Amino acid sequence: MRKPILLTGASGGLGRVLARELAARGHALRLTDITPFPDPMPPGCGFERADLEDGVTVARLAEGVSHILHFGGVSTNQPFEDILGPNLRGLYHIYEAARREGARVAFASSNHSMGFHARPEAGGERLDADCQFRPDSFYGLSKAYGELMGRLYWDKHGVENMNYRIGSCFVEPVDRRQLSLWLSHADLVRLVEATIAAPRLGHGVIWACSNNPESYWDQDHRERIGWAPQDNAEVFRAKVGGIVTDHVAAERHQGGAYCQPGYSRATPPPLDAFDLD
Ligand code: 15L
Repeated sequence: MRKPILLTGASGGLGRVLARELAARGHALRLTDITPFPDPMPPGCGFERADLEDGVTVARLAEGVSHILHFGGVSTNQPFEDILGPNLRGLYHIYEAARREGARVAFASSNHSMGFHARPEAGGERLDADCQFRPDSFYGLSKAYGELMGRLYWDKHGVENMNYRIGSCFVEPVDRRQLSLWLSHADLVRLVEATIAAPRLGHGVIWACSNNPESYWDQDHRERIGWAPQDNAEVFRAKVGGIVTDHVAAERHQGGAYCQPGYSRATPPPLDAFDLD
């Protein structure tokens, strides 16, 4: 029998998609988040509300799991003190739990761990997996820390982990920047499935965007897990038109400019907003 999988951040935008889609593919999920799960409970799933800062609870939730899909924590830029607990201390609790259980970790890192590299259209190179971190915010810095935590736990304890540098994972790209960074929900689900099924992860990094011709990114470890994104932001080019969201202003407006209009964490969109087809 397959072991259960722990999904943190289950009540967030990506967590909700993963809960529904992985459950539909027969995975038994333990869902957790600091906010209540807003959807009907998918089959084979259970939800427990928990704070990532509570290491004892995180350890208990991870008992007997094969994987921890770590999508929890603060997901937009915030003051340092607000990021510290969930994203730094919480990440430590996730890795300690994985070490104790011999579980793998899939970590939702972010393009913001690299946000101050120049884009190709501004004279920058396309980035490969080993490029230097250049976080654009305390949030991005916490994602760099998360990836390095994975490096440490693989080198020191043999905890396998895959780090997804997620671009903009929404229903559709909404501006020119997202024509480069967009990751479709379907490609995200395929990515997580490939991670779960892969015979070996080691410590790896994936540039998590769809098959976008204007991607900023190049080499990574996708071949190790056999992931090939199938969607392409180009089909939205006409719809996006000339909408440009300024890089620095956008970073300042994390959780605003890139969110679906009219929605926030306090009023999550209905689940059918995330339909895959
Ligand atoms: C992220 O890391 C955020 O979690 C998400 O809200 C978006 O802002 C995304 O990056 C992005 O850069 O579009």
